[in-house]
Amino acid sequence: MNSNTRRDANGLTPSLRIGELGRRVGVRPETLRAWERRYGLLEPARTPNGYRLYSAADEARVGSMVAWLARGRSAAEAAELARGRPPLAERTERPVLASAGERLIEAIQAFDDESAHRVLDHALARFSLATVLSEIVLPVLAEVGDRWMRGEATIGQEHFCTELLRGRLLALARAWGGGSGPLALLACPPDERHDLGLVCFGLVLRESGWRIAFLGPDTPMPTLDDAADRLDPEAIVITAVVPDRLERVRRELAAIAERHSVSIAGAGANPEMARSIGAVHLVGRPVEAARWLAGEASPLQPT
Ligand code: B12
Repeated sequence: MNSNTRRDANGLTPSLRIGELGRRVGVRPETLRAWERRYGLLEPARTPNGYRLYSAADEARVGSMVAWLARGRSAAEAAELARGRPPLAERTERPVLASAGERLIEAIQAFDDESAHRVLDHALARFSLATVLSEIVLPVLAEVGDRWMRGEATIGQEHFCTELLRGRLLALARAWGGGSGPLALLACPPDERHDLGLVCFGLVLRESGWRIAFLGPDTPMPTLDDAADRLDPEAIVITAVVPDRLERVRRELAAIAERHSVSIAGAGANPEMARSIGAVHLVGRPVEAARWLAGEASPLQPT
């Protein structure tokens, strides 16, 4: 990180250019600029040569703004709600969360799984699972990926981080298919191995009483089709980092969407693609999107 860039509330680095932020949240850069200017929704850091860089906190506010707009609020109201100050408990706990994230990164950089699990143990004992996911696990994943891109972390450290967190999350997911709540069928399309966002999404849905059937990364379309018909889930959620991996199965997804409620999400999904498939575009971060789906199951209409 250069000295002129400001750290976000998690102590992690703002690193997104406006185009990338727009792609992630499915909002055009011109609209994002207008929201920044009119409502102060975004709080970018500046590089020395004047480029704006956005953080995970900016992304979360935009996700929240989009969700409030979808509920019929005016833009000004939606911005106010999205910028709402967090409750007192959350404000006072924020430094604790930030330091847990930093200690987790230190442990990962040192390949020290015992310390990493200790940080997670303490965090899970003190905070809700949703808070640990959105304030520690997801920012740490993004930060370790960014460090790798900047040459500050090795591929080994990045893989160590991924495997440690994936193992821990799937342990928390044990028996998440049990119970009697609505069922979500979760999968990544062929060739897509980035499933951690989807796992976090499933964990939060599970907390709201949903049952989860998880097919995981790289799922062949006939497999998804078959599972969808056998299970008849309330929602099918497919995520990808790269649009091409969803593009290639657009037709198969559209066929499934004729019989079931399909949502697409992740950086590879966009509203146009969702429309052409007859799917919902789930915007925002996994935790907020899961809460949205759990709380608002009825407005699941194609976008
Ligand atoms: C972990 C990781 C891996 C792991 C994945 C393990 C796993 N089981 O998931 C492994 C090591 C396997 C991997 C492999 C590769 N990776 Co990788 N990986 C990452 C890393 C570090 C973190 C990704 C992650 O899980 N983030 C956590 C998620 C939740 O955050 P996110 O992806 O930013 O998603 C945001 C939104 O899209 C949304 N979201 C995401 N998922 C979901 C789900 C739902 C339901 C909802 C609503 C929202 C949502 O929420 C997030 C915001 O909070 C990123 C770096 C980074 N900075 O993101 C690279 C990254 C995603 N990988 C990348 C690449 C290039 C690869 C490889 C091609 C590398 C290689 N040469 O082998 C392979 C491709 C594998 C494949 N075929 O899919 C690129 C993708 C660039 C691109 N757009 O094409 C990235 C961005 C790194 C980079 N900067 O170059 N990777």
